[in-house]
Amino acid sequence: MAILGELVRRGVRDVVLCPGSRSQALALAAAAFEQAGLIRLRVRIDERVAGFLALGLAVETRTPVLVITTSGTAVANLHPAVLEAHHSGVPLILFTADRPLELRGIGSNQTSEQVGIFGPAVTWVRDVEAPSHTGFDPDYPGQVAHEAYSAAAGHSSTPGPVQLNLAFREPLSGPVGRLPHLDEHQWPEPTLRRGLEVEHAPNTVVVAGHGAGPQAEALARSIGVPLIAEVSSGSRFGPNLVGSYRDLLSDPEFGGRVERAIVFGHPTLSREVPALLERDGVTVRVIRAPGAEPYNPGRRASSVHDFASHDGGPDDSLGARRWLGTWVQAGRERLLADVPQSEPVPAEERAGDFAREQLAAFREPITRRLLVETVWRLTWPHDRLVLGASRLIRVADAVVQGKKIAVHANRGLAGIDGTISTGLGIALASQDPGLDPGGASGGTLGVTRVLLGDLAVLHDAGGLLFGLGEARPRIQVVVGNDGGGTIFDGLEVAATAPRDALDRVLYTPQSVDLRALAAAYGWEYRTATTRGELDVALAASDSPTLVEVPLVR
Ligand SMILES: Cc1ncc(C[n+]2csc(CCOP(=O)(O)OP(=O)(O)O)c2C)c(N)n1
Ligand SMILES: [Mg+2]
Repeated sequence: MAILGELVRRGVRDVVLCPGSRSQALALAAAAFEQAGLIRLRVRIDERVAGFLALGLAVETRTPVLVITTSGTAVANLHPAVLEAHHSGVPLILFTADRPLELRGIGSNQTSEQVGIFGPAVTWVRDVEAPSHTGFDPDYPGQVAHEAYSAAAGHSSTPGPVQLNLAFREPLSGPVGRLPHLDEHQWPEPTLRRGLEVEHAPNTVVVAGHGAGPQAEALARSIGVPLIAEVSSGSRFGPNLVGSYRDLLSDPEFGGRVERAIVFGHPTLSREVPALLERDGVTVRVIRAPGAEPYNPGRRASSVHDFASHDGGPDDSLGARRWLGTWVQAGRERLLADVPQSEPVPAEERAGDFAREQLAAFREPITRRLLVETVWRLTWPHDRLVLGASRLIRVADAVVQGKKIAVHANRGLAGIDGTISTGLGIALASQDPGLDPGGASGGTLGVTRVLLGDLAVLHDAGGLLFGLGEARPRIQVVVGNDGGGTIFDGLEVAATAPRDALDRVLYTPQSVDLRALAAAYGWEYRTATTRGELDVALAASDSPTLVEVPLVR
């Protein structure tokens, strides 16, 4: 009770819990906190799902989220989400229940080495012995919870996951005590951060990778330089944004002339960005995003900072204006030139009227490009878009225009795991009316769309399961179903390897009935094969919906 109370006092509002005997005291305490309206509790059976759900909640709320599990393999199931959180700087607090010291190392049931299990992926670990009658300091639980919170929130380094391994001795729980008194505390400010004062310099570009946030766009505009922004950077908008950036970066007239790059976040979606940053003659300044390692390809960054600022306006010399103008103009032209011409309309339809043309457009088959452009077009600032680590995020990165919307992707390690769970966490947190009386503290009216491939869906099928009686957010899981992992068709080896071997071990064909899968978990199901059907399928619904879009391999 004291440990949970301290976390709530510090600002933790979201708790994800998985059932287990060793953790029963924590679970029952969490239930009491939920009953009192102090936390939002989500209960999941699968700890891997719970970890990613917590990750999504923390991404959206930017506040540490608590995960409670029992001992043994339960703890190990948190590892994928812990790694992603570590690499993308997302604050998680893990309470892992354990046996007391005297029962460890002697083959006790469900007992393993839990301290250190996450290795360097957690920045802070404590092993808290079970309370005993002798020598128990009543202030200790609160103190250790306070430390856990500060470490997760990144008060002295970067935010990320932390682990509190809590030993419990029989009896594993008793009657739940009274809720602790939750007075307000003042906490110290985060540590000083190191900034970069940006001066004008010729042939500069700003690069925004995942997690850059809007400051990359703001800096590019304030110094007046081209902005290269990945689709989940949080900076893909504004007048300085460059379309078709991969194309331009490999063009000697554009990428070849860059002399300075100011990099925000964690670029992962192209080969051209790291190639640029590793090239001789390019000065690289890195503004680190939350996460374990600053992005530094070729270790060529001349400096690493926490933020960047610029005094004064954009460089208005003729050279600088021309530099910016040609990038933006060329990017726009190349993006439009890439738009595929629609299918030739048969002569008898061409002779027809406007209504027939409309009908032909309505019946247009769905390509990957049409799918990502449609989802992008339908997403508004009150919505959330989550992109899985499938082919579709790369298509989106290549084709969508600038728009100020909230886009998330697990790019810390770019796993295809946990995508649905992460999306559900984001949906729940973004739509939650809040714990305040009247529930007026937040909560958008929007919908969360998770756009991903079929293998990514199957990897996290268990994420479709809700705790009974829990809130179900407005969420659409939009699956581009090409029957396996077609991202691998783009590998160089695909040109030479035997097709059946490639299929067997990389493409990994599947023919799961997604309609039945949706039904099994109580999700609504829709499917779309034409442009018209897609618009209908993506219309908002109040129930969680799985939208299947068959795609040609
Ligand atoms: C946890 C995890 N395992 C394996 C991979 C390697 N991987 C990357 S993409 C991919 C296949 C994705 O298939 P799908 O989701 O259907 O998307 P598609 O490429 O077909 O669009 C795999 C297995 C990964 N990124 N993460
Ligand atoms: Mg696929």
